[in-house]
Amino acid sequence: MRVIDSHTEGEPTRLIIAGGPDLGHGPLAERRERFRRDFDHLRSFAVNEPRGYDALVGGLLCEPADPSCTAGIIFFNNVGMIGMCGHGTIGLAVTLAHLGRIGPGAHRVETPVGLVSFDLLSRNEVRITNVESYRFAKAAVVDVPGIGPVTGDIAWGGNWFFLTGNAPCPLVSGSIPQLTAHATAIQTALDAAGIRGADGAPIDHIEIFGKPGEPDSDSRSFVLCPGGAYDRSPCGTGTSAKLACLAADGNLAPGQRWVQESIIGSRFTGEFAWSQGGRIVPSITGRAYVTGEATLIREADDPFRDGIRLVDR
Ligand code: PYC
Repeated sequence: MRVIDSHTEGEPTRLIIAGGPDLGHGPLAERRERFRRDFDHLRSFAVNEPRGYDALVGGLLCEPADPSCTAGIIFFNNVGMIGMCGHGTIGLAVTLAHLGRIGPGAHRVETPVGLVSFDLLSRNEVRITNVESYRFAKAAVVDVPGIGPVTGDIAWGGNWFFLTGNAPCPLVSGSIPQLTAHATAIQTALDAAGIRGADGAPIDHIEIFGKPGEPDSDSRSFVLCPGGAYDRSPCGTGTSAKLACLAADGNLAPGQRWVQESIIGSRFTGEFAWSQGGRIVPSITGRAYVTGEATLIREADDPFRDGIRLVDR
């Protein structure tokens, strides 16, 4: 399997450019289902130890069904498939440019949750336009064992998010273990209480907001991803969900910039436009850098040929 690794504002992406599963043709959502059902061992092979690590997000480069698109992509992580991935799309853009497959300008991309686009602004800087995003519930309260009631909004930004300002500690890198435990407890409590997104979708990303570290940023966040890793970037889909909540509250105007810091201090700049249906169309700008090119090897008698799968995690 040929892969190209990159990081977007610190968050890693591994793009499979050859040797991935053959998922056939048709809508990306159906191909993702096939990937999940028949080839989960290759997901685990590509991103889990000993070839990867928990924070690594994978992307399977696919032929788009829509010929106006530059690419199709299915994102996944250490435990399964994810919907859209903002940092991953920025990584995809920079990787395709690194391969000489695209030049500067606008490009459309198919994902299982809809069409997105990106503008390659320079070798490393990319602006993505994400799927329509919206707030699903305002001020939902979940009773978290050992913590008490936690209030937050539920929003869609290409994945489902619970967004809360109730931080248990300052949002600094030294607090990552505490923030991880706190966010995991919220996620478990949401699940146990049956608090979900639209159509009963599990809320599998938790965002905790606090004060920014830099005077020219608007906010800092800690984002817990499904599988227990935290996002080193400010999370593109998470920032989209945040923009949807700010827009719904009238706290950000269309075209107004919002600078979101991650827990490691890296930044995305976001803005939005209203869609015709009253949702938002978010744009997120960030930087990605290629970090490696590799061939991953799967030997038949390797006991960990499919990665280390912690099924009881
Ligand atoms: O940037 O959207 C994102 C993302 C999702 C999971 C990790 N990063």
